[in-house]
Amino acid sequence: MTIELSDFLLSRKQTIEAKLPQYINELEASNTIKEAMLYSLNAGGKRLRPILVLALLHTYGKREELGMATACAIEMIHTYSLIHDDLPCMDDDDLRRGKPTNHKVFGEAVAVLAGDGLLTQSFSLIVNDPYCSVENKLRLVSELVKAAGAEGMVGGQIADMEGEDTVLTLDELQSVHENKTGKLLQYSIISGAILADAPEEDIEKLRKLGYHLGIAFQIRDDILDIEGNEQKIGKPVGSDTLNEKTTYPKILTMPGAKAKLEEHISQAKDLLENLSVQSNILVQICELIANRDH
Ligand code: GRG
Repeated sequence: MTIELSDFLLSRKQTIEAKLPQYINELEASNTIKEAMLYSLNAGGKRLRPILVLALLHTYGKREELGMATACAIEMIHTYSLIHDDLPCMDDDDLRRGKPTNHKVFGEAVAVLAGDGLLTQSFSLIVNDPYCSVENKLRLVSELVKAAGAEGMVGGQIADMEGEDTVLTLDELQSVHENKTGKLLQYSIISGAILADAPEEDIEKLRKLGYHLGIAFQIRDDILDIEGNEQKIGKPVGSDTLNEKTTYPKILTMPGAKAKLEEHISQAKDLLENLSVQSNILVQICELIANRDH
């Protein structure tokens, strides 16, 4: 049975958004920290990463419930990264997802702790997942540390900071984004495949697919910073130009960046054709990443 992407996205987004606050509400913790964590978790967003986890289970014909804890764990890590990225000591942004940033509402100290709380809670979700085998839990946690930590997203963030005020080469830019944006997106795909007990050959193809989708996602982000609609993206356009950041359009020109985006999407689709299963939904998600307007 094929399913329309819009139906898939909407229904899974609703399921994830119903589940996320439950994980926070049940904590025996101070109301202040719970409120600050919930504020950013409930602030919307596309929920692309958790949807990818569920899309993988769907692709392998498994119950999507099996991926819910990991899906929510990834969204918590993503949300923590956005809270910290918006802080005055980093990007100093006032708006995120169309709403005042966490530190604007709760103050800097609480915002740092809300991020820390979300990061640590995410591991608890995986470790306490009632549906997951101990072996898979260890694999998921070990892969998550690589994707989100110093060898992944945190490493990409520091490389990005160190590259400020210099013009990066295409290879340097690629490496920043492979880590900063790409690794958590890639993890969303391979964690779904691990939870679905997909064949190892498929998992390796999906790892490559995750790499291409991560870079494609970032190129589209750079394009939207120039051509996007402020209301749709939930933040002002032109901030990369204002901050003199190296971006794909800056290095490759806008048509060159669009061609590079298409190249990555086409390589991602080729990988999908060679999986042991057919995935209509993943093909549609590739197209969505190429054409998204927010
Ligand atoms: C502070 C440790 C630390 C890391 C920050 C991911 C990151 C590293 C910062 C986010 C900054 C940023 C705007 C990156 C560009 C790509 C990106 C991750 C955009 C936001 O993700 P979306 O578009 O957001 O999926 P929504 O709001 O839809 O969830």
